[in-house]
Amino acid sequence: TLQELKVPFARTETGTFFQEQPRIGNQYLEDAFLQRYLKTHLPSQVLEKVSLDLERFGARVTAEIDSLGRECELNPPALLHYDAWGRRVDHIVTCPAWKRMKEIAAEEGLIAEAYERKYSIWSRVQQVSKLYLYAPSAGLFTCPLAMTDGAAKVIESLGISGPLAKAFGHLTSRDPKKFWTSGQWMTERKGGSDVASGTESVAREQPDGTYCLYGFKWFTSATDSDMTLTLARIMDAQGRVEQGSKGLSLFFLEVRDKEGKLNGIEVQRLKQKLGTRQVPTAELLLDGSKAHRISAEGRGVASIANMLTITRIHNVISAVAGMRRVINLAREYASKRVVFGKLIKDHPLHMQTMARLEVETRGAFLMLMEIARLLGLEETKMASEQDLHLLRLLTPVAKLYTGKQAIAVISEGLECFGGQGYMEDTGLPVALRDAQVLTIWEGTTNILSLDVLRSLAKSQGQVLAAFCSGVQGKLELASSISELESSVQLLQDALHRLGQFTQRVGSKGAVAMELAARDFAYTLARIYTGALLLEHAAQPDASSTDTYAAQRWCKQDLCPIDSEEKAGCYDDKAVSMDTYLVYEG
Ligand code: UCC
Ligand code: FAD
Repeated sequence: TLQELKVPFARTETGTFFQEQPRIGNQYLEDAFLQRYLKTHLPSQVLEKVSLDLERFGARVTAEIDSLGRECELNPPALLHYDAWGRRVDHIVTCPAWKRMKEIAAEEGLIAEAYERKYSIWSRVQQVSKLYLYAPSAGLFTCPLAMTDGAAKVIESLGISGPLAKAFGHLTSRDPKKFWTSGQWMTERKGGSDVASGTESVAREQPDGTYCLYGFKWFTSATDSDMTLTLARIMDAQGRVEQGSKGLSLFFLEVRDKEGKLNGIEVQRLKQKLGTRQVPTAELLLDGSKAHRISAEGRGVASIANMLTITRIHNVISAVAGMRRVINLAREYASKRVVFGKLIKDHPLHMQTMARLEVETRGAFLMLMEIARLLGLEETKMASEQDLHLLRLLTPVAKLYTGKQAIAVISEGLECFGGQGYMEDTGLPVALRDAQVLTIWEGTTNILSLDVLRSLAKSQGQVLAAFCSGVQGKLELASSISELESSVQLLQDALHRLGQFTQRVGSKGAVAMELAARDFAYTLARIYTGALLLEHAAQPDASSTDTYAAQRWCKQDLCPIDSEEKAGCYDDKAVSMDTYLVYEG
């Protein structure tokens, strides 16, 4: 019979070949570039402790956190409006894995570490390294953590006192029973970018000095959080409010009261999202939510800016970590999958494809670490004026640039698995769905490009000067190394053209600069990243791959603003022609 002959395709037999799946190992031990970065920068005593912790945590990510993250993806949150007896409860039901993620975040001190400052100026680099290992396995618990970190930062900057002292204690706790997460409710139906005109929520002062908030928050992520920061306009006794940015104040509120009842909040519905499905994102009606005003009246936007900075940095962490993870999985797969008679890794064109992804990821990683380093300096009061200017400038630059890189790299990364990269049950496609949001929330690419201009406009040239001298400083070592000389030259040339552009554009007016905003931000990203790669390649411990990566980065168009200007993209007539082109017909 067929069975006796062991014919492979019979009855339930589906053949004899099954592809071995790609697996992740300890992501710290598998990341030579991260290890080299830490070795180069951290003082030896700090390095010893940090690398031991990262190795331990890397093992926990693989053994425990990764499968919890997958469970969060497979069991998305649901909204229960009514209990069995018809009472309106608006309960957001999350899965056990999501709750466990919260406990792990506290146990690991994923927020606490940044505020304990055990490693002084290096505390942020340490925290960011840990979050970088964690993010792609975290089932998007990184989202509430980002906002929690942002809220803690706002509170620290405003002063840890009054009701905020209790909140700060919870946000930075290592005790899972005490640990709180925070939301960030800024977006309303009329505007998520244009918060100044979009915010309709109002605040009525109460006799005890607290406020009751009324309004509709259109996007609120991680709505199962314990507290939030939000914006509203104070309404006077005659029912008048001040419009625009100057009318907005910042409020803190606890989401539930001591009995666990919602604080004047109705959860209208949960959003149906392309990705980030692990996280509940809700539309909320605020109907008399009891809140504390925590900024001066009318200083809402300026006071929440610290939260924006921190959450944007977390966005960069997720972008870079997502790129690293897909590459690590793809290179594992390439050493297991045989096609056309050899492993995929032995096909030069496939290696070229992956090498390009690797260069992007290394560059983005160094940008992330540079920002973490600058933030660490700022938070320990060790930052120079130049460091502070760079932190302000590079945060939106890195957020907008790495968000785009992540989508491109992860998309190409999925292709490295062929058809399997498109199959939901491999757990791979979620990376792309989740990456797509990185360029939208926390400010779209255009809004962040305009924020780059805002940071320059406020400083009378000092921010740009800090950028140029920051780049020059990083090139010093590299310029004395012959293999890096021509790359340094390319970078110097791009920096020179950027300088010429900024002089020319002054005479062209505001519209030209607005049209140039995105290319300008890209130019800053490419030049600064190039300088970081060259600085890294010039270190005594650098490997030949560091030199190669820096050389490759510098061969791309480092100054897109120059080429686009030559193409007439910022001319007056471009405004009408762009519109005509888009709307013709
Ligand atoms: O999307 C959200 C949460 C998603 C879930 C969490 C993800 C976590 C990360 C991922 C990990 C997985 S929350 C919503 C986020 N929304 C935004 O990002 C808003 C986007 N729009 C903007 O950023 C706009 O540029 C606005 C709203 C900031 C513009 O507001 P205004 O009022 O028109 O701006 P002004 O008038 O220029 O600025 C008001 C003040 C000024 O200070 P003063 O008054 O002292 O001159 C500005 O300098 O705010 C200051 N300011 C800033 N300061 C404005 N932006 C900044 C900034 N980025 N840094 C410092
Ligand atoms: P719009 O502002 O309407 O933008 C539409 C388009 O216009 C964009 O391409 C934008 O770049 C462009 N545009 C706008 N202004 C300009 C300009 N001046 N120049 C050039 N181009 C411009 N918000 C919260 O407050 N809290 C949350 O927890 C939260 N969670 C979210 C979760 C998810 C999954 C998503 C997708 C969004 C979330 N948001 C949250 C909202 C998010 O921050 C906003 O969607 C985002 O800031 C964009 O605002 P908008 O949707 O109003 O778009």
